[in-house]
Amino acid sequence: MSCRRGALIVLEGVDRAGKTTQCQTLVQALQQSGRPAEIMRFPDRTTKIGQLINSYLEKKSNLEDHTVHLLFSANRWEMVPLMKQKLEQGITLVVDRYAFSGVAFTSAKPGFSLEWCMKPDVGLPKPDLVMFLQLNPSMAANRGEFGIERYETSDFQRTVSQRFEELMQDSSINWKVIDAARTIEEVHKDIKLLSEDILSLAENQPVGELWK
Ligand code: ADP
Ligand code: 2DT
Repeated sequence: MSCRRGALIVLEGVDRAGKTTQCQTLVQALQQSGRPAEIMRFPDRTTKIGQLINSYLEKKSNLEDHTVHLLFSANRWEMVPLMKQKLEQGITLVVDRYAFSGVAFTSAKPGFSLEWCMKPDVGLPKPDLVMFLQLNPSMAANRGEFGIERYETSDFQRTVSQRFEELMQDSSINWKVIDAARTIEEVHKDIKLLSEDILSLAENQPVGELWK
């Protein structure tokens, strides 16, 4: 490992909490202050596995629930060599959804335990910081209608929120809850401060292994 690695920073939250907006704003802010940073998002719909997932999310194909869960996980694993390489080069990765979305969404389906859902992602690069953008469903609804993709219904999203709450009880993960009901600038200010702190902490530590 080089002595100053980049940090692995994840943004999670319900639909329309502002994850994509904040990931982009954070990467720009880090770059402007001279810190190399790049955005990543999961699912990464550009790979072969990502295309299968995309077609499933757009309801153009059906996949068995366990199968699609494993595909989402495989879509993260296929990016691990690149992620490690970038972190070692000193590039901070700001990631829009990660394994936590994977677990929260599948375990919101009947018959799936958190435990089972976590297994395929055990050992992934462990985020140095996971910021959960918290927004209640009525505020989220004010930010636009649901689209037509799979999972975009208020009932399902409510269960997903409950699963995220359960995941946030895990003290092995550096969770920070962010009040996402404020303006884009106010939310960004908090996210930037937390990220700058973690950058200096992470640079001298090896990347951890998730849920191990
Ligand atoms: P997500 O990636 O969590 O689904 P987005 O960043 O795509 O959320 O934001 C969803 C919508 O809400 C977009 O139209 C975006 O411009 C808007 N938005 C994002 N953050 C805020 C905010 N703090 N206040 C009001 N609207 C916001
Ligand atoms: P976007 O709208 O952010 O592209 O998300 N999802 C995501 C899962 O079910 N499992 C996963 O592992 C991940 C990363 C959340 C697309 C949808 O895919 C869901 C919403």
